[in-house]
Amino acid sequence: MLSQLAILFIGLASALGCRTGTEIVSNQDWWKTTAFYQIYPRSFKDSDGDGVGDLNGVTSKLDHLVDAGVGALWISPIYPSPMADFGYDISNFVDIDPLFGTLDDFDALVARAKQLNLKVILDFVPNHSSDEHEWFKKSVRREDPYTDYYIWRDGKNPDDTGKYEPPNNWLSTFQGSAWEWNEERGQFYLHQFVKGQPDLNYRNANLRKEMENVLSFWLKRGVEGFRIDAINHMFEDDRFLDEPSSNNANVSAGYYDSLNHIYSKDQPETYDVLQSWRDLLDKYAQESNTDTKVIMTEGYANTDLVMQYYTHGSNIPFNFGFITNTRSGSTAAEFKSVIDSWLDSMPENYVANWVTGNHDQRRVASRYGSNRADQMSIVCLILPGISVTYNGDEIGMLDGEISWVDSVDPAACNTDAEHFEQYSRDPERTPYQWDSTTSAGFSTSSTTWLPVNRNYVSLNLAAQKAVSHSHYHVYQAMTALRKLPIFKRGSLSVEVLADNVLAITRSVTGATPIVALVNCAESSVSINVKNSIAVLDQMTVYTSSVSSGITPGRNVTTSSVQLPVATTIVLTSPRLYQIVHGA
Ligand SMILES: *[C@@H]1O[C@H](CO)[C@@H](O)[C@H](O)[C@H]1NC(C)=O
Ligand SMILES: *[C@@H]1O[C@H](CO)[C@@H](O)[C@H](O)[C@H]1NC(C)=O
Ligand SMILES: CC(=O)N[C@H]1CO[C@H](CO)[C@@H](O)[C@@H]1O
Ligand SMILES: [Ca+2]
Ligand SMILES: [Ca+2]
Repeated sequence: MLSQLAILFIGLASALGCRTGTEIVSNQDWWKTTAFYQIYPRSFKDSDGDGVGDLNGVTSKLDHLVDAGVGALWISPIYPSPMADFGYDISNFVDIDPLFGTLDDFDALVARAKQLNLKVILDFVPNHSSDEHEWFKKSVRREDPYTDYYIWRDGKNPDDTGKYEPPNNWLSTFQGSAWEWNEERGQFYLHQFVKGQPDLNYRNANLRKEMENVLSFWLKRGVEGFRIDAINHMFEDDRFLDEPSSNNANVSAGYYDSLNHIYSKDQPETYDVLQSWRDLLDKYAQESNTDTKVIMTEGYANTDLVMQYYTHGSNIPFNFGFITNTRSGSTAAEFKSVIDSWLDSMPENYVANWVTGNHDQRRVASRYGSNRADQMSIVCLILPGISVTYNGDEIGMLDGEISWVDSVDPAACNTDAEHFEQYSRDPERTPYQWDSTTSAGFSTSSTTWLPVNRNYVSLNLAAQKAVSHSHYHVYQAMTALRKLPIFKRGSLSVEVLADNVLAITRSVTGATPIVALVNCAESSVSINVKNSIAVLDQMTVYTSSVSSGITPGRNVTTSSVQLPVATTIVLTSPRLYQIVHGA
């Protein structure tokens, strides 16, 4: 049905003599309009009943991604790891942790994904390895070529017992000194994350070559690209000077935010290494005649620095605007400013991306409120470019309540019973809620690595499929829209209408636009859309936020659209609605 529609639109465009009619066929590299989906493998699906998710679990659920209308998945680390940071501490970059399965299981996952036309992206964690990696053990013993694979420095000011102070005041993102003394080598090593994650030394040419080999290893196993973790932590200023105070009275000494990280983050050398990885991926794609391999980069930094990732080889430098700059209560003007700021800063001919969540951030429905969960799905999926959804957000999962004693995240456990909630990432990592059976259908075991959210009995995928209007249906409706030409090449307009309503319009010449209306106010409003947007007198509600009480398929009079509190609706022409729904 959708492909029929695509043909109809292409036909329409060429009949009208639009140049864009041909661009859509020639210039749509696969990733440019794809809905990406992040799988946190520990929590997605457990295939063997040990209470922890695994690769066979993911493979068994790939159909869900297709059903949801997702085109690519990136999987958080699955490599051998002592799990000090749940897989982000890697002891072998080119194997699979037995907890998750085997390389054969991985190959099976990739093969199944290919059958389903899903692209598999792996998480690449370049900043550090585990302290149990062979390289680190050899580096401790000063065995070449590993001696300088890590950031080793002498201590300062030995006391009477011969105990040294760390080389400088740098802090770990998980609080406390970023330096750990190693008795055997007689030096400190740097760890920007937990002490089991020693930072790798990118000023060492051999190390850089090793990491290139890691990328090649997974490319040969059929992955379509990499999501690069914590990229802005890769380099440190080589003078190793103390960092200045952030002068934030709210943050205690020893906490990461108490310093201004001018020497341990966002160093210019990062961009050269990124460019070298881009070249490696392009060369591979060319030589093996495969589709474009994508690079997604994670770096919480200012817009200028993030934009430079685009020009040095990242297709998708994560845009965290909807995580860091908007929240429940944000006005239409604030949403518009986050959207405009990305689009205005982005260098020409690059592709925008919109991230709503990940395993480090509270869930969308918890941050914005359940009644605004659909609002964020709709906004991210109607905007041009790429959307990135964290698993579970498509059904509006909420943060779990994890007590201090149940906490397992080092970011929480490195603090104390009083402060942990502010730092813990456990709440957003609770198991995926598939259905209302044992452990929400995540595992046959009644105990799981993090407790299942008690709300699973009513909040789960199966229940949302069974009713006529659910978060999941909204998500599906929006991903379906993205397959239409009007999404793929339609122009964008973002406006603030009266009474705190955000209007996002996508249009192509000769067709009725598609309009998302977001009521950002805490009250119901009635607006005249006809004044400002070229819509028909009557438009059809294509999809709507669940709590709005507005049933999709209903027609509305555009001179007076009623939007109950926290309502988001998407309007299309009645004709487009009928075509999509096969009427
Ligand atoms: C410190 O906390 C107070 C109260 O929560 C807040 O108003 C202020 O902006 C904070 N200061 C900084 C520098 O974050
Ligand atoms: C909406 O309007 C279209 C076109 O006028 C019409 O065909 C359709 O039946 C209407 N839908 C409803 C639910 O009234
Ligand atoms: C979102 C994300 O992937 N965050 C990770 C960033 O890197 C650190 C260290 O590898 C992890 O702890 C985070 O989970
Ligand atoms: Ca398992
Ligand atoms: Ca580093």
